[in-house]
Amino acid sequence: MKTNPNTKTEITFDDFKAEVINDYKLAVTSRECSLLGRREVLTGKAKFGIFGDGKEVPQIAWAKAFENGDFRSGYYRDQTFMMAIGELTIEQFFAGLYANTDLKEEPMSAGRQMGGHFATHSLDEKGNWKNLTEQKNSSADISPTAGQMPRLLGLAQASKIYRNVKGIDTTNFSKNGDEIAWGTIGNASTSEGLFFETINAAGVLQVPMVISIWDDEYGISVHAKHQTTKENISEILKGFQREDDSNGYEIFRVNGWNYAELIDTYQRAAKIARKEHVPLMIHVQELTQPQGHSTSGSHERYKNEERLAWEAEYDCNAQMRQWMIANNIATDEELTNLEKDIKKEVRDGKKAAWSAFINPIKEEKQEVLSLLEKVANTSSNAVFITKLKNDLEAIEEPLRKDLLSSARKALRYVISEDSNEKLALQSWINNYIEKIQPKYSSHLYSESKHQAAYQAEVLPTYSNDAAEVDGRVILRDNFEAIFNKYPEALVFGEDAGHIGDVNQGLEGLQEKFGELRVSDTGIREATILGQGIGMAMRGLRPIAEIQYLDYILYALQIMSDDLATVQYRTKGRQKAPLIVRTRGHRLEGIWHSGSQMGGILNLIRGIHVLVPRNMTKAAGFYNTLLESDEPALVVECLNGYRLKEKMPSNIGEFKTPIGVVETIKEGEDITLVSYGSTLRLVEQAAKELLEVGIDAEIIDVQSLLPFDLNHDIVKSISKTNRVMVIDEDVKGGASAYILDQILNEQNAFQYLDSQPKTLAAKPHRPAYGTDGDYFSKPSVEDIFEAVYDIMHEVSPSDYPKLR
Ligand SMILES: Cc1ncc(C[n+]2csc(CCOP(=O)(O)OP(=O)(O)O)c2C)c(N)n1
Ligand SMILES: [Mg+2]
Repeated sequence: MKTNPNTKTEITFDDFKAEVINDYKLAVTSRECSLLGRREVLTGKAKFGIFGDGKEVPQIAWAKAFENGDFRSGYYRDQTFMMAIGELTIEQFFAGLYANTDLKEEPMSAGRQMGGHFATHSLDEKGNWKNLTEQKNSSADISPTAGQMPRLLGLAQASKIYRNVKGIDTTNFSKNGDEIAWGTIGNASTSEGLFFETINAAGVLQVPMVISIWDDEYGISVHAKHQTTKENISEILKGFQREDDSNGYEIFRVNGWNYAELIDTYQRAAKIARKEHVPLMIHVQELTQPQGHSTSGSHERYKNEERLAWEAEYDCNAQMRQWMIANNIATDEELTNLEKDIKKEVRDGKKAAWSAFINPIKEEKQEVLSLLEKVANTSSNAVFITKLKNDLEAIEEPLRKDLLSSARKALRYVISEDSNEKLALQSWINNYIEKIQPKYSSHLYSESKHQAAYQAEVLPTYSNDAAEVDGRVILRDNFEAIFNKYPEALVFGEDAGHIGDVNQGLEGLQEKFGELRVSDTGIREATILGQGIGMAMRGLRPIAEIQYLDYILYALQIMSDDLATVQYRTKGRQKAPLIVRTRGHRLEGIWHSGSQMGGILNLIRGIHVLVPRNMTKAAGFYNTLLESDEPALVVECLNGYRLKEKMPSNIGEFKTPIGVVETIKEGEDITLVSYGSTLRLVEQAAKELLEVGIDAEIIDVQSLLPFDLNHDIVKSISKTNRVMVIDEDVKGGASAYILDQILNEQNAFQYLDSQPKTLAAKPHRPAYGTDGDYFSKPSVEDIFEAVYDIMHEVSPSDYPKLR
């Protein structure tokens, strides 16, 4: 069902006719899918539908210009494009709607994403790269409007890097950087800050990015007059048009119902972007929504009759049809016949997709029914179990929830009975959960052999006369080793290039490795992240620098919605092993505290969160991560760059393990758990506690996600029988997360003789200055007294009340 790429320059009228008819078939097939898809939702077979109707023809024109190696970063309207590049069949379209969890049936996300969220596979089943230059690629969609924009920037920038940086093995990723990153966005979503941030950044970076704006004048019910100044996005972005002596964009405007003009526009756009590495914007106007926005509402509520009549007339498929008849490409009768055939084809495809979805569950249902019957036959609660069985039997098209819920309820009726049938039911439930749960929960992190946790520790080694240097020198020299070892590694961020970052951890590296690999960016955290995601998806090893932890909030949405879900939302068929480098901890001031770890931790499950206490540890984490295929956030200690550390002799080689804690002081009385800069305070408090006879053990978590994979903390608690978690975040933040891990994952409760405690900051953001810090975050005295209080409760005579 693919469209032919428009490569031939001279074709016969018959060839031309055949191609146009083929394209029209595609448009009609896609439309039929949308129409039938909506019905499937309204009749309850699918939960939600959002379709590409009204946007078919421009997507076919776009697909003709889309070549192997190119990437798409788009949104939920692009089903026709996916069909046109041969990456979405009718069956797969419906499999997505039904949330089929089998990746073979539903290759977009194995049912994890709602329909209309598209992806291709960059990785094979083992997590190894496929050759992306030999296939058409789509990065996996996300739902937040304009969330596709930052990634688009990185996908485009990768071509620039591949074309201009020497020494990278490009086999799987690029042919001379000729690949275009194609974006799509709805007109209303251009109101988002992410759109404007990306547009500006791509203009600065001059990357081969073509963004199509599908303009149907609406964003759900909200008209363009509430969305866009002058109601016209390309009009207000005119200032981005490149001129002879400036960088900028080529901006095209075309009507979305004009097949011939669309094809010409996309061909011209592709030529410029591919050759000149210039961003382009194609404002595709006069599009429609034949069925309204989605299955959740009807557009008759907010469009007047005149608009609805206009939409019916300017429906792109209808216009293409008329044009074909007017130009003797086909007769009305031929097209009517063709449309009839397609209706049937789509209906058959839908039926096949439904069977593929429901048949395995129906088979499982038979297993449950037979188990329930057997259990009922031997149980004194037969009446109740039989009712459960009959109720399940009556559900003709059950979901897995129905099966499991019936089985689990039945088990309760035989809880105090002894029978083989009960054992069979128990083991069916256990096996079923074990088999089905991964369909929903696998691949939050990499499951390949390259995963970060498999990277073994390599300790730093020291010569006898190892120099004591500022921490930042270790980082700098380690980054130099990294850039020498990995030609595909690059770092970018605010002040990261020319001056070598605000703390000189990249000092002199731009001179050594060039402006493309060590670069300054504008102040635009979300698109710094997006550059990283896009480039990582195309095989590069970006290190995106966010200047301070506090400002990661600007990028947090993209980290959370996009980066953290890449593996999960593709069931392991895409990855973006981006390293996000930042610095924080124990800073001062409302917007310079570097403390908001709880929020971050809870929002970016799917990304490793590493909190090294010094620069040797940090450097070791970078070395580990570059050997792995997973994304991570590394938070360096801002107050550690000038602290002295011994210079290791195996710079670039030593590796800090992921998910492994370190005991930095042994003790008998209580286990103190902390991380990052706060550890220095904990260590000081522990020294002072020793003076009053309290011997604390200190554990550095180092890696918040993943957390203590060997369960070493509970081993410590089994010795000390007491635990306190100290954190500079607010209460309920990272300290609550750590305590939850210790209590619920490591079952420390059984060893505790005192109440487990957390010591965290005040609920407000920290005030500025030394006193602001002292009265906002846990101080050495706070830690001392909190520990002392616990010991006072244990033995008031040994530790009389302090105050
Ligand atoms: C950040 C965010 N806000 C709100 C939504 C809900 N939402 C989904 S689509 C949409 C309208 C988008 O309109 P437009 O960009 O014009 O695309 P169209 O659907 O018209 O093609 C909204 C508000 C969302 N998905 N993400
Ligand atoms: Mg719109």
